[in-house]
Amino acid sequence: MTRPFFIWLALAMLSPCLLVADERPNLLFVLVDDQSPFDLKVYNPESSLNSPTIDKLAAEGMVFDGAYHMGSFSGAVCTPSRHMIMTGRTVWHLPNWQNGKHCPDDIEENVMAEIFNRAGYDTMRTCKKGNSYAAANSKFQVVHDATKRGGTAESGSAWHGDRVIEYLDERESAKDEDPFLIYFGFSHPHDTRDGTPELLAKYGAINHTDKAAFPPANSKQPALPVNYLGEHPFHHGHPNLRDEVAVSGVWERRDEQTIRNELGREFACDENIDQQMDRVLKKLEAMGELDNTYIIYTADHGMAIGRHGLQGKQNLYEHTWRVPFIVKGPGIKAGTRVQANSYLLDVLPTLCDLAGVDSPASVEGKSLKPVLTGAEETVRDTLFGVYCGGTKPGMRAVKKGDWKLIKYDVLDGEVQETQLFNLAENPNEFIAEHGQGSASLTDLAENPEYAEKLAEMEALLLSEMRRLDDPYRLWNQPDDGLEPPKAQVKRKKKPAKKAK
Ligand SMILES: [Ca+2]
Ligand SMILES: [Ca+2]
Repeated sequence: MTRPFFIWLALAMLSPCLLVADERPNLLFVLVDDQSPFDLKVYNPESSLNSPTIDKLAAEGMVFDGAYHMGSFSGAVCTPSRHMIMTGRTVWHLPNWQNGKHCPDDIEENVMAEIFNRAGYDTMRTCKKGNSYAAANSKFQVVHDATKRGGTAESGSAWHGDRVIEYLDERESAKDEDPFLIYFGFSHPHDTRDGTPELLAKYGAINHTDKAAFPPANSKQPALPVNYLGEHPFHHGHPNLRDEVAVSGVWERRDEQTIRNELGREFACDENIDQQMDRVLKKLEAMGELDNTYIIYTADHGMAIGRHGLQGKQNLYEHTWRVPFIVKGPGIKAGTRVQANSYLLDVLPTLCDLAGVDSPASVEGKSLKPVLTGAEETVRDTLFGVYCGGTKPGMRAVKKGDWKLIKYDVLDGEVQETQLFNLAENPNEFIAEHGQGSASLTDLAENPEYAEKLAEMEALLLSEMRRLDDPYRLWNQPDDGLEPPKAQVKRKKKPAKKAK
């Protein structure tokens, strides 16, 4: 028992019976690396991905249709995303933006694991290493971090599954009844997407490594995404971006064979993750813990893989700005869907609220509990997104109701583009190059009929940029007297003194 005696005493005094077990819920937070919601049948009924565990989780829980990550000031979108998850803070208020210019100095005392350690939870984590928030990750009481992107049990997703099963086995043997927070992270489906031989065969894919050849076509491969393009109509603004030019098996190619093979690899990795979740949920059921456990399934951000002619995570189309988000647990009505308008930075205050733990003042996200209990449909009206990892100021997006604006101001003014979508009519964000031949199934920014809506969305974007301390302004915005931020410099560790 690690719980201090006085907490037991307080609980006992508050309880009608003198002996009281800790009935607070367990928390299982599942975070996959780089997954578009549209991989999953839950979000895309046309998908050929077999994911029975996620389907069942959705059928027994609540699916979020409007879950987003707020974006990134780095090509490694994972990194700000994971800082937002751990701190509940908005993108420009993170500890890793400009050395924490807008972040409390003691933030490491108020990161996810630290909060739950203080509250008497047992905390455990397994996940990938790198492009993350090491100081927050290390606060879990048990940490098994390793990057596992191989095609075997030892080198792939099963390794993360094994660590959780092992942890639960130990709890069972020790008869440990403290509530737990398990951060069940994966290293996949992030590239390199080396699937297991069985799952690759199922999706007709190979772990393609020969740049001199194309992967073979195979009818078992997933179909091209509905909004696939052979190329994006203008430059995304981040020259030599690894994800767009150097991912093994894809490189700069966007041809059908390459993209379908890569989607096959992605699905092989997705299904493996589904299998690992199944093992863990079955174990919780066998332990009698499942009914008192909240499960959140999500990804650190979405992913393009051929959609709009893009390959990576550095854009603000829905396939990449949105994340899958499914929650199951006590009091959540089975088989429900909700818009929510949530961010990943809402995860921390939500976990706190579900566990009855106070959120620290540093948290800027909102608890999703009102949505999960069915009391509310959304937690906010407006959503803001940024990609600022390449040339500045980069991309910005804002969404309200059915309407979404994306702006691109990159390559020293060479690209200044605006897109306006009505997502109710055009959920796939078709643009002219998709040739849908319909007035509504395209980008509406140039259509004079929507000039008023465009102006309204432009004003909304500016107000969000001001509200959230965005340090940049776009070509058609007032400069607000801002000085362009200096390049991000990592604080260097002092070199170790040489031994004499
Ligand atoms: Ca990622
Ligand atoms: Ca314990």
